[in-house]
Amino acid sequence: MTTTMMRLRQHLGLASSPAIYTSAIARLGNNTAHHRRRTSTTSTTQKQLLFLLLVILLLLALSFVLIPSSVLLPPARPRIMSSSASDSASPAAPFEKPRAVVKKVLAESQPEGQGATVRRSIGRHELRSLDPFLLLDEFSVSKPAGFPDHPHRGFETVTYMLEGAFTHQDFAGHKGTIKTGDVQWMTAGRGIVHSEMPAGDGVQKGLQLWINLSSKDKVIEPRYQELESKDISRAEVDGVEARVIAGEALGAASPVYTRTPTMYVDFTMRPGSRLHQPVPEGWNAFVYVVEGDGVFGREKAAPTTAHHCLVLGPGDGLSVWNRSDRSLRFVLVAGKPLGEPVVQHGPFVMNSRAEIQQAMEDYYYGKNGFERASQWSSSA
Ligand code: FJE
Ligand code: FE
Repeated sequence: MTTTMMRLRQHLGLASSPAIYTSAIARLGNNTAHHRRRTSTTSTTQKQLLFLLLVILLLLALSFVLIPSSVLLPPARPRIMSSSASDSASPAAPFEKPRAVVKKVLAESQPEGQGATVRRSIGRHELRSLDPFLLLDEFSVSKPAGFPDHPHRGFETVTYMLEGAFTHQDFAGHKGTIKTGDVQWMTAGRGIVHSEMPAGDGVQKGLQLWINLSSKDKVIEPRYQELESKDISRAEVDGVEARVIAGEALGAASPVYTRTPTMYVDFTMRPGSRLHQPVPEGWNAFVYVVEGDGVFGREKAAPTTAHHCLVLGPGDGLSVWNRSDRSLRFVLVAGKPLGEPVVQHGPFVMNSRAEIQQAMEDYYYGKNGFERASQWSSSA
């Protein structure tokens, strides 16, 4: 009886409740003690018992009204991997450890290359790097600006066209044009020298992500993986479209081989839709908002607008809500951290200063992968 009363007091928060409840409960205690002492049944004790029963019933009824059902009933819902607005019965967060936004960075425009403009998020001083990611630029370039002949060593560049076309040429004769929706996944490895220039008229837009390579992969043979827009795996579930550049989402998977394990998904969410996307635990993850505004991580969070990069905290998945009246487009990128020292000098990213020195020497003298560098220049 005493434990029941204590529980009722706790549930109802009676520690600081009106005196009327406190005195009623005190009376309950007194009455039971009193009842045990006297064995004879009088009409007074019968009245007291009736009163006691009434008070218990009242408190029980009150507890069902005041305490939310989620406290009284254990959650029995299965984990939902992806759902949408139509799935109105699903709980707020289907993840054991939902990822929250821990940092928000606005990518402001800055000059880069030759007359080009980029909105840099990862790589700017507020967000030096996010292992294994070194840089994220949203570029916006019109002719004759661009990124003429320059080298890379020790990492990968992933160029994803949002609008327009870019032509690339490298010192080994590799050449091509990527258009809206196409991806070029370039593993620079021991060395690439190339030019990246706008191909069409007007503004050419895209995202370029730099992914670090582990020490064992830094000087591998360079490699390209190119995907045309039509060949990018896509899925659409309840108002959410995913274009999977690396990894998998909504049942679609990318054929891209990621030497540094990476997931990269371009999501477009219709107004009113929501998404619950698993993200491997232990990986560093971020969101970059391309268009519209969305609520990320927590249902009650303030909406985030375009050109913001959101760093996600630890956890097993990300929830997103589009409560606006227009489409929300963002990329979700996650990667397994390398946990190695990073020494960067412009387009060379190695593990030590000695290796950087070596890279600059190799580029200058045309050695160890940069053999073709001295005789080559792009036609751009
Ligand atoms: C580079 C300066 C540069 N962001 N986004 C120095 F401009 C570049 C470079 C780019 C780049 C290219 C494209 Cl297509 C898109 C970019 C920087 O090429 F690599 C160094 N080191
Ligand atoms: Fe480049």
